Amino acid sequence: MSPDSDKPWSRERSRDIRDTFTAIIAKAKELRVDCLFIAGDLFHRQPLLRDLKEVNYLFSTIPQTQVIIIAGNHDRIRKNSAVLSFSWASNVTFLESEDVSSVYFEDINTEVTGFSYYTAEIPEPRLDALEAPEDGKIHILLGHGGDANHVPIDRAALASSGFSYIALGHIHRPEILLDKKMAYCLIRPRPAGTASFTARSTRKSVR
Ligand SMILES: [Mn+2]
Repeated sequence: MSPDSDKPWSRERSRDIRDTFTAIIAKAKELRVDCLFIAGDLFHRQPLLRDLKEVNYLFSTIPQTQVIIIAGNHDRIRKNSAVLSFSWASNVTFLESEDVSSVYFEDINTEVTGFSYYTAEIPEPRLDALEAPEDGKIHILLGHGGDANHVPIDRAALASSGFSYIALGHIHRPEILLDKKMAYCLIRPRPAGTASFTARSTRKSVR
């Protein structure tokens, strides 16, 4: 992780982000949250094996929390990406398909849906058309984008898509788009401290 790598504060900022991420993991543990959603661009460039090992170690310290990850435009998946052959901790699911895929957790009756980036840009509004079936499960959508070149979104379409919660990444400004339903979140050093994660219900809501 080397944010603002051409700037004199890069090292300090890198440490701050790492510390904030570690604090988020600690908070997830303290609150025993069911899920930690990472809505793309956890890394701002192609993660190396050691980057994956570092975050995977942190995830392994919260085994009671399901961690679900998608790749964004910055950490998009390439043919030689280390992530394609990486063995994650048992509580981590990387939705690494370019197509929409889902993972279901029976114990919390929750299905999480999303897709990963393989290209720098995706101009198609791929999230708008998704709908959660009415099958008694809690459906959560993980999405990355929201500008013209990165999966533009129609808030109204998403709001009526039937998902219990939509966790969005990419726009670097935390925003609740729909109360307890749809949000852009962002990991950044305190005091902003809002992160790409939330619990599945208001009962254990963290952001
Ligand atoms: Mn992005």
